[in-house]
Amino acid sequence: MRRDVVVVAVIWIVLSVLGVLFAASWDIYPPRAGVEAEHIDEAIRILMMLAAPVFMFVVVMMVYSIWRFRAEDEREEGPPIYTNRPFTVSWLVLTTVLAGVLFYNPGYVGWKFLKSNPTADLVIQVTAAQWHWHVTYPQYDLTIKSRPIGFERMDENQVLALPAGRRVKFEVTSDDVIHSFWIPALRLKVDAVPGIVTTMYTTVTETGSYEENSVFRVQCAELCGTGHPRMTMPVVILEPEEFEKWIEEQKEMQEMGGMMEEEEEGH
Ligand SMILES: [Cu+2]
Repeated sequence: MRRDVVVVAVIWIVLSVLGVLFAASWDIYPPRAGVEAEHIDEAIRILMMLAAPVFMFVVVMMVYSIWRFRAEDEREEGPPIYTNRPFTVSWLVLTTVLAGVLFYNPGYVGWKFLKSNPTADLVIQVTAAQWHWHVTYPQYDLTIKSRPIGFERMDENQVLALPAGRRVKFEVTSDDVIHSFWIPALRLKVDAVPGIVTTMYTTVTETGSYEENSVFRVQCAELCGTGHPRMTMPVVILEPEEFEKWIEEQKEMQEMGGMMEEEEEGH
């Protein structure tokens, strides 16, 4: 029995060290486009590093026991196992302490970081409706309407454009049911609730586009009906000058579209 304990302990320590090293060093995360995204990936990293020894302990104990203490031919039940009080107490204390640490950091610390700076260079109003997004740039008097996109193409006139290096505030609401405004590249998500305005702040860091990686998209993240999975909108993050140009282009195009409609009505 003593030998078994040593063997299990050694395997557990080796696998735990590997697990922690893996969690600490391997960047398994998709592209990040905001300061908050870095913090959130860091939070996941901390969780994985703390979870690795716990996970390995459970797996090693289980696999080793199955292999080592397997009854060969006997079909009888084994002897009853009684509680090992010191083990139970230490397991409870250890996991409670770990959970407490996580409540503080990244829990409380991360939440404070996300909520601590309610300032923005650019305000974007987002209205969700079954099953599309209306994105308004009030500073530029411009509204973009999404339509359900296929995942193979991107229409440059139906994207949510963001300026890199700027702080953005999203004011989110809904026209019908509860939706959720989620941009995976920012790792941020907020519910779109009819009748109230929810807010979300981000400091955008990197340029990027839906064409490079599908994490650059708005995705509804609250089941809202049959069109829910297609309730998407490509996101494009541009250098600030490019962003201004894009705004101008959109405004020109919408004006032209409006003139053409008027002409058609005249005929
Ligand atoms: Cu939805």
